[in-house]
Amino acid sequence: MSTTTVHNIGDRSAAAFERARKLMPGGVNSPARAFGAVGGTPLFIDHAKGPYLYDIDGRRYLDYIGSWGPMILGHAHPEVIEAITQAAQRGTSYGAPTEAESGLAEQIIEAVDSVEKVRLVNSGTEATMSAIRVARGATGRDKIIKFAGNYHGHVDSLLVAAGSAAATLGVPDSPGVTAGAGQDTIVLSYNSCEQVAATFAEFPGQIAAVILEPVVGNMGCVPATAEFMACLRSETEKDGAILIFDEVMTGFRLALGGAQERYGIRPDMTTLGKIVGGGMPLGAYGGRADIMNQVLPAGKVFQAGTLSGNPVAVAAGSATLRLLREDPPYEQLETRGKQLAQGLDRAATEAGIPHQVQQVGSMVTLFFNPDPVHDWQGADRCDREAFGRYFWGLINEGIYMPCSQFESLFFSRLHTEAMIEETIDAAAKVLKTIA
Ligand code: KE4
Repeated sequence: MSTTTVHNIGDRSAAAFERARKLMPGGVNSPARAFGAVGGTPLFIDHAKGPYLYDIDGRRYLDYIGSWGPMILGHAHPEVIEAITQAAQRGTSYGAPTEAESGLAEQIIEAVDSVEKVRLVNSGTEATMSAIRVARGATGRDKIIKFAGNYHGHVDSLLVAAGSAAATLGVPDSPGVTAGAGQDTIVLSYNSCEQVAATFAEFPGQIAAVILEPVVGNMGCVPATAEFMACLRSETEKDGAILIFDEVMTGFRLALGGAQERYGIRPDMTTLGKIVGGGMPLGAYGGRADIMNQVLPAGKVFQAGTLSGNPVAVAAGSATLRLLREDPPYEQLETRGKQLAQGLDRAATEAGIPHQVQQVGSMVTLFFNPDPVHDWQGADRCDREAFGRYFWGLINEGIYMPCSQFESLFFSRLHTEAMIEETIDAAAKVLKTIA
């Protein structure tokens, strides 16, 4: 078992990180990028093109984070860049309505069947924060249910047993979130129909909403079971609670209509981000018209934003959704995802490493865990240290995986069969050094 991991970092990234840490907390603008879980210095990126990232030391990496999801078309797609450039030359923000916003809204409504009306915002966090407020305003109820290991952005009431960087860096319940902010949040185990039924029985008529990632990316790739989905839909319907699918990660990634299209479940509200903005800051929340008409100025639930519906971000999102509709990549992504999952499973088996590989479409996770992962309790038993060695071993092979066991990897439509084979070969080489 090798104990030392070579953090093969270029001098320029090391110097850049030293400078950044003097200026910004932890030297980053989002903790997920800090390499906190894997140790060492984060790579500073110079540019990206297609399936590749290029760091400031001139090294090229096959990219498996894709900006944590948005880059399904690959980096710097010429038609997306052209749309951004054209929009920017007409002004970057007006603070007044534009037809382009209606165009993107139509594209979202056309793609996601359960969305009858939609509001554009600036991030996934804003989308989930707003959806929770609207659900509470629409039902007049306070309590919400979320699931351990699910991450919905840094919303106070949802930063409770959160996944992603919160789990990675050991702050699933962040300091600064007051007891008041979290007192109405009920945290259950993902995939537990029993806990959902028992909670609705205990709090009849008191639960405003249930929010979940329909396929979790933020504890690694953990899909909901069909039974879990069915019980969520029936329990919320029976009780009059609002079912919110947080599809910030899965929206437009697992299907044009998101995870809900694959499961055939119709939530009452959906939150979106990442791909919907084409890599620019844009999120959205939407759902049943009777619920969305509660939002000011149609209704009384307040939600606002200076840059919401920003013309440049809207142009990027609209071009991205157009390209996904014109030439859907989803069959190819499923085939490549299975190829990668089977290859990683074979490589870890040959290396004699206890592991699980879980995959849905272009979301894949190699868990360093002897048992299947259905919930946070399972994910939390992973061997984090082994993951760190795997991560750095692949960096040294020019493969950039998510820097945490509790993140799904993503790949783009530009990742070819040969690139996936190259990744599997590199993983086989690295995993042999870990065993
Ligand atoms: P943003 O506010 O980061 O745009 O979206 C929050 C969010 C909401 N819901 C889900 C399901 C999400 O995955 C996210 C954000 N995902 C993380 C990666 N797991 C973003 C990366 C980061 O925090 O830097």
